[in-house]
Amino acid sequence: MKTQVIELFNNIWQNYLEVTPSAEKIHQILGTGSDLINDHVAYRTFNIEKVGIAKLSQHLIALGYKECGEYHFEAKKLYAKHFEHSDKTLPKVFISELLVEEFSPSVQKIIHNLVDSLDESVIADPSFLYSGKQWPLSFVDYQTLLAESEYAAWLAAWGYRANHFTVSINHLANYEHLEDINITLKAAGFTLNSTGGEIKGNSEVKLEQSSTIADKAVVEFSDETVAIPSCFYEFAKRYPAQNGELYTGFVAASADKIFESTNAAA
Ligand code: OOG
Ligand code: NI
Repeated sequence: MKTQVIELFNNIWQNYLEVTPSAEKIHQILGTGSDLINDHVAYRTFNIEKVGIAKLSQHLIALGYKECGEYHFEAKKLYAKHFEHSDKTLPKVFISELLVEEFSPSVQKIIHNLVDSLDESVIADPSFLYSGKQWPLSFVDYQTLLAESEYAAWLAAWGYRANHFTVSINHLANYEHLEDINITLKAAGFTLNSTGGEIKGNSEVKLEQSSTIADKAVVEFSDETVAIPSCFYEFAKRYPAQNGELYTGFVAASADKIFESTNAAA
């Protein structure tokens, strides 16, 4: 089972690198080889049954993952769950879904058309988690979504792929503090998400995070070909929880700001 999980994440990583060239460069800057451990990946979806959190997580559950926590993001109209494997060396997975019914009729219609066009057999295969955009989308519709939800627009344009991977700072040989990572990355020319400050969270909430601003990559829309924000890279440092083990959950107030790493002008 572990080999299967590793294989799945290798495929997810390759698919993510296709649109996130920064990740490969950062990998080389921070790691010394075997010390680069992935804390978690994140997925985005719609709360429509055909593609809801349960449809994505079924592929993880089949490999031994368990549902562990849930999170609400009222302003962004999102709901999320996170999943963990009993083998703590395997990455956690954070999956959020957009509360579609809370948007305007025109946005709802665009989203339902996308989801309706998906083939059930595509969703039912584990490769769904690294399949990318499998529906036709015009740049005009992308912009209609963008006007109400950056999240909806991102998901429509990029489909099912890891939105980010996350370097576990606890496992790095050359770094201990998030601040030092941020300094190194900025000196190397990367832009960090500064919403609410570059570092989100602290030792009290047991999790400190920072992230790059998403790379830009070209999307072939049905009417135009345009470079838009793709995926980003996150850095996380975890602190021991009451039981003495490193905290394994997420922090909604921090996640709320990490979502903005795919904003065009962030
Ligand atoms: C997920 C944002 C939340 C975290 O680590 O708090 C997150 C997203 O941008 O889709 O990954
Ligand atoms: Ni994250």
